[in-house]
This record gives sequence, structure tokens and C-alpha cells, in this order.
Amino acid sequence: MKMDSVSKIACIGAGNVGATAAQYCLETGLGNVVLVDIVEGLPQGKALDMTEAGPIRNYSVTCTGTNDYADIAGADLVIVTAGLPRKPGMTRLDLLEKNGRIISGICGQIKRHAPDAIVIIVTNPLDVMVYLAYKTLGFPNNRVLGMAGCLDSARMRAFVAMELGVSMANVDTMVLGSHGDAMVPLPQYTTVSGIPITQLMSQERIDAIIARTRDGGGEIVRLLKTGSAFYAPAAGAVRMAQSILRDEGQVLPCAAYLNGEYGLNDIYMGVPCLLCRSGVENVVELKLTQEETAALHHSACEVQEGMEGLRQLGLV
Ligand code: A3D
Repeated sequence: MKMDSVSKIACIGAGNVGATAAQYCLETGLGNVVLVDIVEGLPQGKALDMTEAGPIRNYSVTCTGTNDYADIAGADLVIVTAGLPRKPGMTRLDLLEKNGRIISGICGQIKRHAPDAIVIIVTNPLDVMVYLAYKTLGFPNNRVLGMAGCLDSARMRAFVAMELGVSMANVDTMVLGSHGDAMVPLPQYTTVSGIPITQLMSQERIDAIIARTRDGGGEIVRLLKTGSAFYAPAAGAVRMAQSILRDEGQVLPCAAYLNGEYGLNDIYMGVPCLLCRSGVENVVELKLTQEETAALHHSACEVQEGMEGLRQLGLV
């Protein structure tokens, strides 16, 4: 018997991040998942495999694979991970164009088949792709957001815990700004059970952790050699989805639409957000130092360059 209250989640892109996000959704019992990809058989095969793991992993929610967007009809939430990674010889603008066209097409399908959904974008270049999604979907900005800060903050939490030999559960961090070299990790909001890390380690070690957090994606790419991180990125997206679908009210760093907050307008950037059933209920404005504000605005300049690229390509 199917219960009406079970959420429907669509994961677009059945690659590394998309399939892992689907798996986490199932394992947390967050809802029934529809996995979509353009490659025939790929989402169907992975979905069946994940459903067959249910009796062992003890979940009763299901996963369905499809190449047809009509199957996302009625989705409460959509996680978009479809896209290409940057390959050698490819410029940022090349990637912007390739993924921009993919995101544009997918958002057209979401608008048509799941007009009431909340949409979480994971595809890179993140902040620019969320802006494009927002413009293409035409949904209210509280229903369109991006995942990056959750990942960057989780990496920083892991590094602080490793450095101090404490439980990761005790560490809180906050990483704002765009996803990439210009991200803004905030040591003043990094604590271990409420104790600021500035009291627990030297500035030199804090700087090293900040540098490793900024290079977090690159470190994994260098190790894997082919492909990029996917367990932690998928975990970040599902954490956001959980706070939304279960109306938990978690405050998480997400790429959200700014309308004057932090002195920024008409741009998507990583900021702390209150995530509830309506999506982004509220952007939380932290007290920042002059230096941190300058770093955030520098981050915004990078995103604006990407947005200009979208305009040149005629995508927005
Ligand atoms: P990958 O394993 O290659 O999966 C991408 C999937 O997208 C493939 O299965 C493709 O067939 C599929 N795809 C391509 N075009 C379409 C389309 N039009 N409709 C449906 N499916 C399509 O990549 P991945 O899962 O490792 O990464 C996916 C994206 O997430 C990339 O853009 C990454 O750069 C990005 N990513 C972002 C973060 C952030 O923190 C923001 C972290 C990790 C990955």
C-alpha cells in the first residue's frame, strides 16, 4: 500500500553525485526517488539495483529510473546533478556553455512537469548555474537554491576534527561565498562544542585548514585522477533536502538569491539559510569583519563574471 504522505524526489543525472544522492535519500527514508538521465538504461539499472538493496538496508521507499521527464510529475523536490566536469583544455567559458545548455534544457522540463517543486542545483559552476536555473524556471527564489556551502563546511569540519582529535559532531563551521577558490571560510564562526577554534589552535594551523578547505575539491580530483568528489557533495544536497522536506528548520550554508543581503543584489551566493518546507525561509545575515565582507564581495565579482558569460551566450 502506498502512503500519500511519502515525498517524491527527482534526481536529475544518474552519475556519481546523482546516484549517490538517490541512495542517501533512500537510506534516510526521505521519499520515493525518480532517477533521470539521458543515457538509456543507466538510471533504470541503478534504480533497480538500489531498490533491490532495500530489503537488506531496511528501507521501503523505492527508486525508479527513467529517461522521460514526464515521470518527475508531482515531485516535491528536484536535485539536479546533470552536467560535465571540466576536462583538460576546456576553458571555464566552455564549461559554462556546455553545462548552461544542459541546465537550461532540464529546467524547462522541470517547469513543465514539476512546477511546484523546490529545486536544488549541484552542477558546476555552481553559483552561476543556480542563477541560470532561477531565471529559466521562473519559480519564486525561495524554491531555487544551490549546494556548495554544506560541502565546503563539512570538509572544514572534518579537517578541524582531524587536527584536534575531537568528534566531528562537536565541530561547527561556516563557509560562505562562491564555490571555488574565492570561497570564504569563517574561523570566527568555527567552534568545537561552542569553543572558538582560535582558542584551540594556532593561526598557522587555522590558515592551513582554510587553505585545505579551499582546495578540497582539487585534493580529491588529484587522488581520483578521473572524476571528482561525490560522496560528500551528495551528502550535502541530501542534508538540504531533508531539512526542507521534513521542515526541520536547519540553518545551512546554501547558494541563495540575494536581494540586498550582505550588500549584494540579484545574485546567487553561499550564505546561511533557514531551510523549511517552503525552501529558503530566510537568509541569515552574520556580522562580518571588514576583511570578511571584502572577501565575500570579491567572491561575488567572480560569480558576476560567470553571469556575464551567460548573458553573452544568450542563456539569460
Ligand atoms: P558524472 O558522474 O559525469 O554524472 C553526470 C551525469 O549527468 C551523467 O550520467 C550524464 O549522462 C548526465 N547528463 C548529462 N546531460 C544530461 C541531461 N541533459 N539530462 C540528464 N542527465 C544528463 O558527474 P558527477 O555526478 O560527478 O558530477 C555532476 C555535476 O556536479 C558536475 O557538474 C560537477 O562539477 C558537479 N559537482 C558539484 C559539486 C559542488 O560542490 C557544487 C560537487 C561535486 C560535483
